[in-house]
Amino acid sequence: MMKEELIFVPGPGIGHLASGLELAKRLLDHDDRLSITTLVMNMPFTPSINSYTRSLTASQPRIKLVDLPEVDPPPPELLTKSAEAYICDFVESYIPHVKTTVTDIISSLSNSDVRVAGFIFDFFCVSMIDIANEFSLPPYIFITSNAGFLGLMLNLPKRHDEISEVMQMSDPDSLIPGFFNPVPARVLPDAVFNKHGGYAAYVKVAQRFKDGKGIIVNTFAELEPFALRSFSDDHRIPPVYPVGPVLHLKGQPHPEINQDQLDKIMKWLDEQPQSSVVFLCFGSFGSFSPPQVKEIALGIEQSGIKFLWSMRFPGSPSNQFTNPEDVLPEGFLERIEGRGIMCGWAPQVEVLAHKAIGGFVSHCGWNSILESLWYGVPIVTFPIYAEQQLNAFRMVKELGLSVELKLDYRVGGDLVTADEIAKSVICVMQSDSEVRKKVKEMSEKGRKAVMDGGSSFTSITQLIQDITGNN
Ligand code: UPG
Repeated sequence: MMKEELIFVPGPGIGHLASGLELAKRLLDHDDRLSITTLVMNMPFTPSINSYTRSLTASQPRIKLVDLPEVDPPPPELLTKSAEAYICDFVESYIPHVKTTVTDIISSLSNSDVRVAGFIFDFFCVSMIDIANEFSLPPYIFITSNAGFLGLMLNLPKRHDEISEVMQMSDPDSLIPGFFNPVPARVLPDAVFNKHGGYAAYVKVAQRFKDGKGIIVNTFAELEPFALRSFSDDHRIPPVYPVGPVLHLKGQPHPEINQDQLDKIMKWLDEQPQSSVVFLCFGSFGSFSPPQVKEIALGIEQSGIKFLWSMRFPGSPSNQFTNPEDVLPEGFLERIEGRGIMCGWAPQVEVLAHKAIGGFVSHCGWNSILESLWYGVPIVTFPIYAEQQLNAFRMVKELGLSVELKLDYRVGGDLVTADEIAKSVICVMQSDSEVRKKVKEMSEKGRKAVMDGGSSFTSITQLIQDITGNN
């Protein structure tokens, strides 16, 4: 029997890479005829990712990692203007290398019992769809975020055709397919307001979505039924495959974690009563200004709740927790002794899985949201950048699955005060709240979705059939 090879191009950054590789593993677990070649781009500011990628895939021999040759990165000034424009430029500069690599793969497989069946591109890599077309192979797009974000992107080209200008915070609420409520401009991603390449990059990416043969989304039918139904009712949208939650749950030591720190955290959690600790963690790049760090510190102190706080500083490339005393309120560390601990990079999945954790103050990165739903831990929303404000809006206003702290905080915006933080932390830790009940129910639905016969399991089966043409 013919074996099928997929070529997968994950996006840069851990939030994209880890969930992309997990998707690859999920596809392989589903069908033993499949193998996947993953083409890896190495971003200049994520040097430790490479070894992490290897550790994530070591247990799956049918995933082959191919390092693409290095390219000259875009000028660093572009990163300060727009992260999205930087990433898109960076990805585009890889196109010639991807073409050559794919030509080599295809010719090495000629006269074998393996054929390349198709491509999966992270949504930041849709500029590579033309490569798939040149080889007459179907391109699929992987959305590492949710169906709400997909709705925004599907709507963007239409809006751009009507009003070809960046959006403004003062714009009226917009009707976006896949949302029940009109969406306030203040919760839209930074990129859509960015005149320095961010808006243009998003539009360019969004314009290619219709060229995918299918769109794979890290969500599940029970979580976003309304959005998924609205897409399947629209024949202009390629088929959408909700395959999530696709999560990396088996703790793989991250290069940023020091073993002593990890042991210390887990030992401390073991000593705490059930659901008594709030966890604060803000993703791979989430950091705050010193005045905001102070407010957070005063807020958790005021709440009286035990806590584990993963904290980083702006401009600290290794994301390491370096010198807390410079920014924390005076005497804070002494006062919280026994009540709370702080760390740099946290073993987030292990922490969320721990029985001592009762709530999670999160930046609302989609992987963090799915992880907390998986373990039934309710979130307090503290979005910072990317599409996190939209995720916060979705979780609070549309799905009732999170406690609102802020929906529209962004870097450089008004400070979130200690009082507001204390209130929302106390609220999320209530043992009998409606939000906690709903989160527990959704947790069970998410776990069922990926089990044999569940909605996402069925969707993956369909996806593989569609890619390989074996209906
Ligand atoms: N993580 C840790 N320890 C930490 C911080 C993060 O283990 O101290 C893990 C976390 O468990 C998760 C991942 O890192 O698996 C972070 O992913 P996510 O929550 O999605 O945040 P980002 O890394 O910020 O993700 C980017 C975007 C986000 C988007 C996501 C998926 O910032 O807005 O939803 O990509 O597209």
